[in-house]
Amino acid sequence: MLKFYTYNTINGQAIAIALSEMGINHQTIEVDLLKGENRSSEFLKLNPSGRIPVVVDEHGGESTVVSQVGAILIYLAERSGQFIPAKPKERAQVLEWLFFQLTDISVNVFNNFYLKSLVKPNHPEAANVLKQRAISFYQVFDSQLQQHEYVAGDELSIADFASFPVVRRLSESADINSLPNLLRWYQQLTSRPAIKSIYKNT
Ligand SMILES: N[C@@H](CCC(=O)N[C@@H](CS)C(=O)NCC(=O)O)C(=O)O
Repeated sequence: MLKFYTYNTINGQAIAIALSEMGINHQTIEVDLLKGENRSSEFLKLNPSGRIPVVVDEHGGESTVVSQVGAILIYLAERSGQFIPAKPKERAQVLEWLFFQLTDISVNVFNNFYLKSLVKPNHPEAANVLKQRAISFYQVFDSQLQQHEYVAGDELSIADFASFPVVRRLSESADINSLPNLLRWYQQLTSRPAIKSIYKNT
């Protein structure tokens, strides 16, 4: 059984979507970040940086512990043989879009939240610069999605799973209304049963 340590954040949601889409049987263990459960000695043994998400996969007599959204998504895709192509060229495309999302966009969206809400005093102007940078990268996604059904091409992939929770967050404040192809993709994914099941209580 795979154990999924998470909290309801965009990084946690990306893995929840992947597990749901891949149909991987798992146990979800909430790590309450507000109560500091991610700083317990037990959790720090799994991820010394004290952050969710983490998966612990027990099979074949050994434990595989993985943190970092990108690493977990690749691990799960390889484990299930889904949502990552086998051919090097198509695979490289998926990894390119996956890391574009994670390193250029997710980081800016998180740092926007950090500067706007978590640090005292807040830095709203700097926060906004980072958000605008993330949105400007989504213009590149928008052009890609004008030509392709999904983020990395014509097949649904782990790049879509990493992107969906971030676009969902930005869509709440009308920040992506000028990106029609990204909106089309977002609405299309929203109607998928596996994704609906992740957000059913929100
Ligand atoms: N680069 C990391 C980011 C993980 C991350 O920022 N996790 C946040 C929640 S979304 C967290 O656990 N924060 C708690 C903390 O930093 O104390 C990844 O890809 O997993």
